Amino acid sequence: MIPTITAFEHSPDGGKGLARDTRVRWALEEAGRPYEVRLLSFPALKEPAHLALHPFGQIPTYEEGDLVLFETGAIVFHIAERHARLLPEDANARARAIAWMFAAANTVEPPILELGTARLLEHDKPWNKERLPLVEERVRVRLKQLSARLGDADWLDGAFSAGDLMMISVLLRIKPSGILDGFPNLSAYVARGEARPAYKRAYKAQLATYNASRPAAPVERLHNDSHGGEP
Ligand code: GTB
Repeated sequence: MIPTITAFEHSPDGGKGLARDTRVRWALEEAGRPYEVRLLSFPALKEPAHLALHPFGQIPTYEEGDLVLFETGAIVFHIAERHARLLPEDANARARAIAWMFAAANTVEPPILELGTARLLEHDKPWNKERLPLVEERVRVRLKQLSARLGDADWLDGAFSAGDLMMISVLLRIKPSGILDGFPNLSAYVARGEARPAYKRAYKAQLATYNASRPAAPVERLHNDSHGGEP
């Protein structure tokens, strides 16, 4: 059965792949599974039809027959459990890969999200100047710990796994901030993830969605109108 996921009709990240449907697309691509996408506007997220699928009114969701899932960790785990290539066969190695998935979502992502909040939503608050360096430091501490564990390995624990998929997805959120540049092995780790053909397909698919939903800028429209297509 082909699953359907949900994604933003018009992602606020401008097609950079930072919204969380990209993780799910990536997992499906790694597993070699086809999928369909239902696009939602922001108001539609909070309408009863979507709230019946996702109690918090967010994307992504995952529907497969009678099964409805929310939370990217749970969705990626579900995909990884049912299809090869994302979790090792060996029981202990599998448990460790799952631990990395939880570490990405529960230990590394929270300070990164906090930094996003401090930078984007709290920048005009009088206390932001004092708070921001504290939040940045919390992110650096986590990255330093992760960097020490990764060392010069390609992936966190042996072969690429859903643990790496989740961790790299989380790290991609702070790539634009420049903080990652202070940790060359983590930057290289993220680049290895981005270089995977499955990630590239996932990225391309979400970008195509963004571009399709984007109204052409006036100059672009003029250009296209006069030349009939390709700029
Ligand atoms: N813990 C949940 C999960 O992992 O599935 C979190 C899901 C979540 O945060 N979804 C966000 C959402 O639906 C989209 S991904 N938000 C709408 C709402 O809550 O009303 C988060 C996100 C949004 C935008 C960017 N961006 O523009 O760069 C990046 C990430």
